[in-house]
Amino acid sequence: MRHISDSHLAALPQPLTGVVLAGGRGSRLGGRDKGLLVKDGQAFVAHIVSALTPQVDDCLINANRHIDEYQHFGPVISDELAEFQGPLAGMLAAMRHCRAGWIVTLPCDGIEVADDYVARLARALANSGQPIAVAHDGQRLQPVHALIPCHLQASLEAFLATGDRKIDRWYAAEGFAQADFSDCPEIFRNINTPEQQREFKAE
Ligand SMILES: Nc1nc2c(ncn2[C@@H]2O[C@H](COP(=O)(O)OP(=O)(O)OP(=O)(O)O)[C@@H](O)[C@H]2O)c(=O)[nH]1
Ligand SMILES: [Mg+2]
Repeated sequence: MRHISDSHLAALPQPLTGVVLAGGRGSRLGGRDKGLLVKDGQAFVAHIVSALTPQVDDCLINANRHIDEYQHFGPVISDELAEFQGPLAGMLAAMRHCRAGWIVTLPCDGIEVADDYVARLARALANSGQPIAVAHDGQRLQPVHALIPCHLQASLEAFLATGDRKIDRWYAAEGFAQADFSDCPEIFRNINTPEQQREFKAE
């Protein structure tokens, strides 16, 4: 349950489900299930769920492997599209699960979550006239960090039915607001390669 003052709450999309996208192949990391990497004695997914929980109404984990392990950290949903078709497949599974309201997404391969992660995305969305908000680190868009209304489920299904899997193209087709995180680009640090895993001292 989120612990944000009532005045703040009014501006936030409701109901809001946090979604940890942990459905990837981890192919650059030898197939490791990256949400289960460990830092400071805790799985990445545990770090993320604890930081996200105060900012949302509930939290889901989107995973395609090691479901039993992920279930220790919260309810798990899997992609309905087979064979790791990318993060949009996870977003669609979450939108279908929630049906109404909003989802806010995070990847599973970093552990930093800004305290005002959701608030910033919501602020960017407010009065933008756009349906989606996506984080921007000052240099580039961070497309797996997004706030998305579930009523776009049909649009996403239609997009995926064309065979396209490119997340930026779906956002561009719908229109999106950029949320500015240029003062804290380090929160987007994520582990993709063995070298990054060593630098990050993750097991
Ligand atoms: N649900 C779901 N999430 C995915 C899928 N592919 C990637 N993701 C997630 O999207 C985020 C960014 O993906 P990457 O950093 O490229 O992770 P990855 O695809 O597991 O890694 P590589 O195979 O090395 O590219 C991570 O949180 C992944 O878990 C997928 O097919 N389904
Ligand atoms: Mg990554």
